[in-house]
Amino acid sequence: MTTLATRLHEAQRKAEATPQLPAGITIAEAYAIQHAVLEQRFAAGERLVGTKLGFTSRAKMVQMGVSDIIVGQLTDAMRVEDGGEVRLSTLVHPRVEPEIIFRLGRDVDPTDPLSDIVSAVDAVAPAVEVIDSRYRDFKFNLADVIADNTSGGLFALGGWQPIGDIGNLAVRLSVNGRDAQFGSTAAILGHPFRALRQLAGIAAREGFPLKAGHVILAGAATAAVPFGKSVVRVEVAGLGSVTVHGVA
Ligand code: OOG
Ligand code: MG
Repeated sequence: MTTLATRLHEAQRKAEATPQLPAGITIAEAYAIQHAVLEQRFAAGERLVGTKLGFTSRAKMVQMGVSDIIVGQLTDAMRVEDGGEVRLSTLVHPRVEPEIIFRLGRDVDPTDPLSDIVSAVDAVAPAVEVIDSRYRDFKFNLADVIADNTSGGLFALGGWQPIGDIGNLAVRLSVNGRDAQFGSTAAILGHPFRALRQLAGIAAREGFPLKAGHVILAGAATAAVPFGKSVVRVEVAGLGSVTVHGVA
């Protein structure tokens, strides 16, 4: 397990693709590898700032051929400022996808059935996620992608907004001013709050902390697109926009 975690960690650090993991790894083992990968990042000084959901929309499940909801971890080093630059050479084969991101206003104990994650959320913002599988050709199975911190790369967010009716907001991803993906927050499990409830269940099972101030990426509403030297913008109706620049 530690060897596999080190292989994935080095692939991320050096931006070099690595083969898929050996067959037969269980989901629990895959989360254990992910935790071991993150321990290496924490040991290098990074700090946990939240979690990210994956495969919460049909568009993503169909694109990647995986249909179970997965959870990964976000660190302070993955955060890019709105309008900031992303050095593409630090990534293997990055893609971008439009998301919304939540903020927790208080701690949630996912093992306590009375601790409600939806009411713990105090703000929402438009977000862009830069995903980057460490596996060759961006090909993986469920265990592989979980172990690889669910392809977590970088993320940027726009301004925080109060939680209003977020059940069906138009989502647009554009590249150099041209529309690339169109969707709705309704594509996220019918309503993004469902993604939060799924997160609480997985957090209880796999030992993810949910702390005040943590951020939660709800999972992309549309398929991802390749990220090259370009300006990528995500707009979510009523929430505003966020931009990142891919540079050499
Ligand atoms: C896995 C990450 C999925 C999402 O928003 O669905 C994800 C991948 O597609 O490589 O971040
Ligand atoms: Mg995502």
